[in-house]
Amino acid sequence: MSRPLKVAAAQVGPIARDETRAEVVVRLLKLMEEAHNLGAELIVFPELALTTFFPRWYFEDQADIDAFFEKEMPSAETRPLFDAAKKYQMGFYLGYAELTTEDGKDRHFNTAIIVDKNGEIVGKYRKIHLPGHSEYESWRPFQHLERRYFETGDLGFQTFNALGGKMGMCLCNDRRWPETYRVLGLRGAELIMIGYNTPVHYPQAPEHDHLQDFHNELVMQAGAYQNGSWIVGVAKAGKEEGCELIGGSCIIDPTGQIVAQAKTLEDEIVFFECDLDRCDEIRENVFNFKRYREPENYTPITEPKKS
Ligand code: CDT
Repeated sequence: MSRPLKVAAAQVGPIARDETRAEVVVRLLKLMEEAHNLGAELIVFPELALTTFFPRWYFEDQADIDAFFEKEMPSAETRPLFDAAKKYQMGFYLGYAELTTEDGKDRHFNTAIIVDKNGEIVGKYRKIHLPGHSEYESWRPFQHLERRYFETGDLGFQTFNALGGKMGMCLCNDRRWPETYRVLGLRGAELIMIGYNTPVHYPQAPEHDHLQDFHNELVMQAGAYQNGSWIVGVAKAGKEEGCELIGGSCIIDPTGQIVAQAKTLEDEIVFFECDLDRCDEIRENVFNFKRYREPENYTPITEPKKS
């Protein structure tokens, strides 16, 4: 049996602070066209794919922060992506900053959506593992203020039936946590999409800077293998406003092997035909959850966080 899905990982090079949404969308549309020419049925964009990675700056004025957020999806500026999905019959995953109002209160999330071939949003994820800090820290060469600008995601790690498979989503720092993949794996995810913005320089432990690409691959390859899932990891890459971001966007098969990978730090399509039925190679064998998991021994993992 085989269940092929042609997938494009759409790495995006640096986005300047003054680049408009409309300019970025033109770049994303070009990547969609290129992916379509290869026959892609799904294209995966990075985390916060519509703007520069703004948490690297400290803003005091809420209006300056909110300018990086989407108040509606699609909006006039992002609708061309949805139209292209329909035209090309190609689904997409898109990371963006989401501003929503609930009970008169503004809420900010680091969000990803999956859109189907008809241009409909069929799944949403809000980032759960928010890295960095919440106050200005003068010793850093650049800030990482995700914990200031976003709330912890409130939608859990869900899976969505779309594009002929069970799709899972997460964002950047989530990929370092085995729990992310295991919850998605337990919910049957056959393909997990992960957009990321990862600086090469890690200010708390600069001696690990040279390990950034290694850690990126290590966690995603382990997540794929240990859960028998395809993984599509997609970077915003290159030197963005003076900050070097890793590339290495890749597609990983359920045995944990990288089957296609970006060669540049620029806008680039990485393409592979993923057979979703290959998840069973792992799920019916070494990681047959029903047969071999021992959750009675895993209770500390689900104990509530102590403040
Ligand atoms: N965007 C994001 O989550 N980036 C983090 C950077 C390291 S923690 C400051 C990551 O895990 O790649």
